[in-house]
Amino acid sequence: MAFRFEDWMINHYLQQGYVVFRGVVPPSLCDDLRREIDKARDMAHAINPQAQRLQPVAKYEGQIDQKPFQDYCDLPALRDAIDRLLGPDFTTGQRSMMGIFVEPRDQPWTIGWHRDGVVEVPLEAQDEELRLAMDEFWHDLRGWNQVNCAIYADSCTWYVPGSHLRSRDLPGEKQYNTDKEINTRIAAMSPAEAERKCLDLCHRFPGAVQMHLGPGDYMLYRQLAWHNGNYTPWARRGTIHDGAFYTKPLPPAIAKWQETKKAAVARMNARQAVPVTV
Ligand SMILES: O=C(O)CCC(=O)C(=O)O
Ligand SMILES: [Fe+2]
Repeated sequence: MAFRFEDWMINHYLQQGYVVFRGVVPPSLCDDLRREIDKARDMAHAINPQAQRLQPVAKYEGQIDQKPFQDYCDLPALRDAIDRLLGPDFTTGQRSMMGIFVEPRDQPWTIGWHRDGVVEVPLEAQDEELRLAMDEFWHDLRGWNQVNCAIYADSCTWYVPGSHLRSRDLPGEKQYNTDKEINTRIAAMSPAEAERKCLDLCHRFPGAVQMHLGPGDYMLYRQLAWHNGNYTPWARRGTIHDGAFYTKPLPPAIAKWQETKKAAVARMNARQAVPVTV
């Protein structure tokens, strides 16, 4: 049955932080996209055998046929679903931003649990000024709507439903993808050991749920929520990675977030540079 938007999806997105439009990409378009995605995989592996993605699609015009990707952006059912979920001022897809997620060639690995957008700000940098800026945008749907659209079935993404509703972390919600040591250890393991270790890191995170996308499933998610990506060379992946972006001027708290983050880190460094006196 062709995908149809239903009203419960709005509540699901707001409450859980993600929603899946099942099979919104028709099989004929999946066939066309797979032909190009299979080229993209080889290109990504030629750059780096462990690559997670090739991005943006538009950069590879000439090597990758852009038409199926444009057809995807223009899908009427997708346009209608985004209109009804977020309103008419959001993009469905844009080749200038769009990436293609692919599986690694040689060894399992995991990107690590994180909240995109705030991941770069160490907890010590989260002073009152920064917290106020976060509070201003945290629930604003004009920012941070990310997309994974599986063209081959894809169970790589892990998510903590509801964690987008709070910017404070619970005990056990710890980012580990900055821990170089874990990644080095995983790289040195046998493939099956690495696979088990990465899976364990997924399971161990409180509230973690594995997302299972079928071919043509479009998952929209608040990437401020805790999420992770877990990859093995034997699970073929070809997933369009994009966002639903707001097309009107963004509110200042979102528009200036990169600067706000940098300023907070600079304040933290200045604080740490001051010698401690008693
Ligand atoms: O692989 C995925 O599905 C998630 C990747 C991700 O979270 C990221 O690259 O920031
Ligand atoms: Fe992410």
